[in-house]
Amino acid sequence: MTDNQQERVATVVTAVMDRIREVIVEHKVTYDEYAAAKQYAIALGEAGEWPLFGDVFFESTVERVDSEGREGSAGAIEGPYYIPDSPLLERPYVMPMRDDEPGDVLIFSGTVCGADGTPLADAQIEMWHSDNDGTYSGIPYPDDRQLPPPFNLRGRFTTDENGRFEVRTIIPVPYEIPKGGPTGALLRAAGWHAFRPAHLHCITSAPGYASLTSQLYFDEDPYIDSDIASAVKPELTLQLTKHDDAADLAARGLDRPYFSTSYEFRLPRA
Ligand code: MBD
Ligand code: FE
Repeated sequence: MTDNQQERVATVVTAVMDRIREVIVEHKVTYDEYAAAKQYAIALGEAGEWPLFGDVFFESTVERVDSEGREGSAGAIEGPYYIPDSPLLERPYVMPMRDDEPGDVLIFSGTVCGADGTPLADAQIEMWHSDNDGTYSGIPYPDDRQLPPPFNLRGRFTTDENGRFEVRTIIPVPYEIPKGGPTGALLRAAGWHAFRPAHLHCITSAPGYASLTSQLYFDEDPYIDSDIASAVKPELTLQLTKHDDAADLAARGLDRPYFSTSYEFRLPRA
């Protein structure tokens, strides 16, 4: 470790420890509470929920600090449920899903551009989101819910020669932090709700540009103003348009109305 790294560790860790000591003094934390806190930290680890806990309570602050002054579209937290190497989709793009995947159909389209607005051909969007029960594929849950197949609603697709893409998926529902684990238990103990507004996770990348991790939200979501992970930004909030024209549905091979929305990703230079 260099002297600089050692100094950085000492600075940040001292600040964290000092803040914790301040809280203990200010709130007259008791021995019982100290013991409960230690037990809680052990339980979080045993449940494998440190990533969830960290991303719910701290990642949005890291993201805001880290992206300050960056060009291009707003970023958002990655969260704990990213899984690399999801399926590479073929056109026309449909996210990997079950034959009878529940949920409203969403046609999500848009463009990937450089920060200056130049459309980028062959840019890649890696997308993942929860299903209509608020469950992510490939993630163990601390309850006995039905788990989707591996890589359900996870996929990678690219833009065409005009920098455009269109993908069909389903609209996720607000995400409830699992009740059966320690993170959910803490939210309950504090009397807070456990929801994130519904969101699409995207990592967008193109050669010569920095990749952009973001999330997209929907403006009529009941939790849009009270995300438990504090990660909503107005510029990442999309409006859905409902489509129920019979000819349009038939042309798309759909047997029910669908919703559409679009977004332009602008990537910062590498
Ligand atoms: C999620 O889906 C998520 O995005 C975050 C940040 C935390 C918990 C679940
Ligand atoms: Fe998420």
